[in-house]
Amino acid sequence: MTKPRLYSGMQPSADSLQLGNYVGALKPWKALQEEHDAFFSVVDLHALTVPQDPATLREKIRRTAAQYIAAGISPEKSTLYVQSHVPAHTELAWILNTITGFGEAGRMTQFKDKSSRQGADATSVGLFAYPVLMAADILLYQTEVVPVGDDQRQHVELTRDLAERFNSRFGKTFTIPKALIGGDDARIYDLQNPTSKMSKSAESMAGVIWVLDEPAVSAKKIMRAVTDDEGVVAYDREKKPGVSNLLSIYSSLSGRAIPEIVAEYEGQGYGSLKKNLAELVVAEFGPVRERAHELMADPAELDRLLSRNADRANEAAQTTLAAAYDAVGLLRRG
Ligand code: ATP
Ligand code: LTN
Repeated sequence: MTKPRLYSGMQPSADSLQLGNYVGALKPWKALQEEHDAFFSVVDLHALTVPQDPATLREKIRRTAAQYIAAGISPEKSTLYVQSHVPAHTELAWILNTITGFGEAGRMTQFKDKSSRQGADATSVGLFAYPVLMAADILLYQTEVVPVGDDQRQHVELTRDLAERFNSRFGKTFTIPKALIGGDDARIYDLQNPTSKMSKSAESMAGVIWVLDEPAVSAKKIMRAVTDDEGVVAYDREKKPGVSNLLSIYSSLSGRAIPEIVAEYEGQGYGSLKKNLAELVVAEFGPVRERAHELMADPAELDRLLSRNADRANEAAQTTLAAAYDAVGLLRRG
């Protein structure tokens, strides 16, 4: 029996991935790759929609790929590649741009947020078209399942709308994908600002745990995490965002349920919860960090591996791109 096709990706927008990427994406991807025919990309073209430093971008792309592998994404079981290595992404994105409404793209909340923060002049057409490129990523592989965080739900909805519109105008070409959204418990918040999500591009790094940080640095950040002065370990997102966040991280790394953890720390202050959580993080990221550094120490081998995977992706993508070109009436090259 063939396994259902799965697609997801992450932007190479920092030197290291952060704890939220690990818990909300890499960990679930690792499990999902067993039962799916999975494609995971480093979406470098998406990263270009906000200014990137050319001198460091290349390295970030490699580092992101290395962290995928180090966290357990298998480049044999799954197809792990760099988006810009498969030209069909931008080619299909163009076709999809022609069937996307201007108003429809303008309603994407991520675009509205980012563009209002940057101002109209600093906002590129690329940022506006970001979700259309994402739709191309997904549709090129006849994807059935798209595991993403809640913030990407609207983009997957747009992808479904575009696929249905294309199929009804030009004949059945694309599989209609479904989002697989990580629950609220998979969302990790900034340790210093526990009502905003932990993010690679946070303004301050004090509340972000990096996968590649030195263990002592991660431990210190956890010990300094913002809590409250109640001194009672309990889960309440509204009233105790800091402690609740620590409990969710604890739960997702240990695989234990939150009430069980709360019961264990009953009557103790926050100190021992933090200390044990720091140990959990260090134990989880230690081997990932080590493996990522080994992979990054041999960039030529990493590049070869990515190139082999890009060949696989290219083959699958070409079939769909050719069908889409045919469907809209382009002339095949003789
Ligand atoms: P950026 O700050 O560059 O936008 P990011 O760290 O917010 O980056 P993305 O690259 O946009 O992360 O997201 C990659 C994946 O990681 C997505 O599936 C997203 O849902 C997940 N993710 C990101 N941050 C968190 C978080 N704090 N908690 C849970 N999942 C997260
Ligand atoms: N926008 C996504 C990254 C992304 C993606 C995709 C996710 C680009 N293309 C295709 C799933 C499928 C994000 O998480 N920031």
